Amino acid sequence: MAIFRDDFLWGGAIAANQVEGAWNLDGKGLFVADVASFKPHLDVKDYAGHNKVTSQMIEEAMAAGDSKDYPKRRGIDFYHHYEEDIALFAEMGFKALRLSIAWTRLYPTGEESEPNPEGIAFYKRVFECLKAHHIQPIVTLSHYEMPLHLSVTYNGWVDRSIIDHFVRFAETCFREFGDYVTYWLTFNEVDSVGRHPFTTAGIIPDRCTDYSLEEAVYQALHHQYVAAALATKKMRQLISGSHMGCMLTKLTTYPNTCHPNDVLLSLSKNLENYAHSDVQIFGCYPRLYQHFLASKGIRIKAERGDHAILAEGKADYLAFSYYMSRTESADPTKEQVAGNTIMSVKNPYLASTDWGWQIDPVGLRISLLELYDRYQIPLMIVENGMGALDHLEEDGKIHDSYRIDYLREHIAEMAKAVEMGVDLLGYTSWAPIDLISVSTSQMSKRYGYIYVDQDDLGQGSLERYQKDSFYWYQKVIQSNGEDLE
Ligand code: BGP
Repeated sequence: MAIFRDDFLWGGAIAANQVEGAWNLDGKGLFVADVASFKPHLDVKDYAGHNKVTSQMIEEAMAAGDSKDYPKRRGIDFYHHYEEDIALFAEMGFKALRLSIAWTRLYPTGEESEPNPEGIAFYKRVFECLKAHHIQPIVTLSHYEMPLHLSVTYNGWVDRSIIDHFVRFAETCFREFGDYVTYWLTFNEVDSVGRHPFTTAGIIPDRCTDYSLEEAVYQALHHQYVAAALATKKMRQLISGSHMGCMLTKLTTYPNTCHPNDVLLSLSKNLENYAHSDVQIFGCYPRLYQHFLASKGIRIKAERGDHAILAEGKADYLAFSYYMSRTESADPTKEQVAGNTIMSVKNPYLASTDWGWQIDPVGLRISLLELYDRYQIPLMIVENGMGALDHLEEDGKIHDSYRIDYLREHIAEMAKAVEMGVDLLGYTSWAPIDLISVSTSQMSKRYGYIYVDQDDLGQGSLERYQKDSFYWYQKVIQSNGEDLE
């Protein structure tokens, strides 16, 4: 019997800010990712360093124009290459492409009352192209792309007025693109507001003067939960048969030993991670989360109707990214290693990627089982993959057996979870084509089945090449996940 459902959504995931480029074309306004600069000699463990944003850095970025120092402004020029790229995804047999809509292509500052027609026209061209190739779009409404104007004017999602601006943007997407899209997602990795407040929520730390940065983070999160619920309600009114998902970075955390203090610490980290999907799936703040906030002295400013909004706008499915597991120890002297914008104690049983992220396929099965048991709604894996240094051979080939191994082992564990009863809608790996890294703004951290000829400094022909993994994934999809060799 087949392991995966017949309509399983095999594909890949990208984000507007990491691929599109065309940062100032056809009316697009600046978004927060346009501030992310390239840092040579980067220490991958120094998240505080490379996530640091100040008002001065923003001013410099706003004045920088086409400077090569801001790689997300050029992306991989998907804006002009989307037909070629989508044709390559189709050649692999993609059933789905997860992509995001840049808020500032539609609303350049976020405050306009009418959308920019050129922005709408661009996404319609992309959706038409996907349709012609029988690829279904899965759309993330917010993937680190809030208008920079809303960040500098209101300190981002800390301000309640952003909810209305976001819902107006979401409604435009539903009205304009509802014929093309069945699966929607609200906020990419909503939990990441705490790890990179500017990237996810437009919060500028030096503007947090009347409140602490921590208060700002939880206030912004509250506004995002409410906005997500309102957008969900709106989607249901406007597009029948559509589904709204919430999205979590699944940071599965193990205790370093069976010492109860290690177990307790890992439990509290896991609960912290779940809190965000709990709110969006259960439609209310879990009691332990309320207690946790109170114990930190954080008082969320909520409006009277917020509880009802959360209860009425629950997510239909849970999407998550999974790259690695983490380990926690109560012993602060344990060796720490890098991870997805978060550090971890070194797990001696796991190998690591070139960027130090620990590789744990079994952790994906554990994650699927935990999530399905907790929420009992369909799941979707919307990011999973390996950032690595690839080498383009003289004959135009890229032999990325390490990537095939990583993906094969993760897909095999995913299959076991499905065999154990998990309801899984699809798998979109990150990323089907090389793009700009969100955390480091490097091009050399490559995830794709398709190689893009461009270096960290933006030099290269932008030509696309199929890697060995391209042909491997093609077979995986053709066999609906049966043939992983
Ligand atoms: C996720 C983000 C993606 C993506 C990925 C890999 O957290 O949702 O946008 O980029 O991580 O991270 P990086 O690009 O830093 O390697």
